[in-house]
Amino acid sequence: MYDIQHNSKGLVSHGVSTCAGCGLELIIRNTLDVLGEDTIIIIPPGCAALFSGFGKEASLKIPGFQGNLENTAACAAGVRTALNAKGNKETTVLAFAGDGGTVDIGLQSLSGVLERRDRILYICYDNEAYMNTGVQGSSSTPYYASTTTTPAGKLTERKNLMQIAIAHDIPYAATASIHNLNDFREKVQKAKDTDGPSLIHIQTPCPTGWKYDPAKSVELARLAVQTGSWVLYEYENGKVTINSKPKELRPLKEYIKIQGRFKHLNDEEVEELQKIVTENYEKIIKKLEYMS
Ligand SMILES: Cc1ncc(C[n+]2csc(CCOP(=O)(O)OP(=O)(O)O)c2C)c(N)n1
Ligand code: SF4
Ligand SMILES: [Mg+2]
Repeated sequence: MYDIQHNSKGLVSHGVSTCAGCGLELIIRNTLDVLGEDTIIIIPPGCAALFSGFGKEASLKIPGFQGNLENTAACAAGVRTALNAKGNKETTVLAFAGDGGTVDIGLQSLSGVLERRDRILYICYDNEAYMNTGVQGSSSTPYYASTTTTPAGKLTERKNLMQIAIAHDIPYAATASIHNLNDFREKVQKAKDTDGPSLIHIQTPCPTGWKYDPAKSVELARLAVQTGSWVLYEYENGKVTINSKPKELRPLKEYIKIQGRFKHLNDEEVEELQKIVTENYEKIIKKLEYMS
């Protein structure tokens, strides 16, 4: 078992300004611990920009810059190309973007990288809305979740980023969760070692946007997997491995009742949502089993 307190490389300074209990902070600390200091990071606007810093101060001890919301992958590809021209194949180029900057605004730029086979590692930390600008709904916001742009609950289903990446047939893509950081770290290592583009899509509990007790981030991430709301799997050179398949799904209620973003739902709507989540889960598992 990895002990971050005693083994951390310390590439993220203390005292960063994320909210208490922020899942994103755990993710960036663990990511850089695996990748090490020979990494260049590209961060778009969003909560991750809290790490690229204010003015002359940054909280990461690696080089990097903040691009635009729409071009993280293209910026990373540019850095990779420059490194390649200098004969540097070793440095990891990390694109680290939120869901809005990935599945909405930056999708064309990401698709270009996946098509060209640029060797970058792309991590989408998915807190399921545009959090940094006040919790607007993104195309990764789950069905019925309340955001400031969908106050009565979102009425469309989320885009499936993994399946979009897989459609480009890249060498490595994986989903991950903060409730299993060892699994996440192994995936980051595999992605780093991949000769070509790699993508990790990690669900990122956000106490501010999801409206829950900040002590419950890891518990919520676990419940997301146990209720079938988030599926852990990898796509490696054309083959799928399902990393966690609960024998029996826990009732969705256990996951949504501790989040304020679902508290507007009446019993009938909770039942409807349960049906949607179960159907989606069964559909994706069937598809993944076919691909494994
Ligand atoms: C083209 C463009 N549109 C809008 C914005 C304003 N903006 C800055 S950060 C942000 C939220 C990004 O959301 P996401 O990528 O999900 O990251 P999060 O804030 O949730 O971490 C927005 C909309 C921008 N910077 N650029
Ligand atoms: S709004 Fe959410 S993702 Fe952003 S810093 Fe706060 S807890 Fe983290
Ligand atoms: Mg977001």
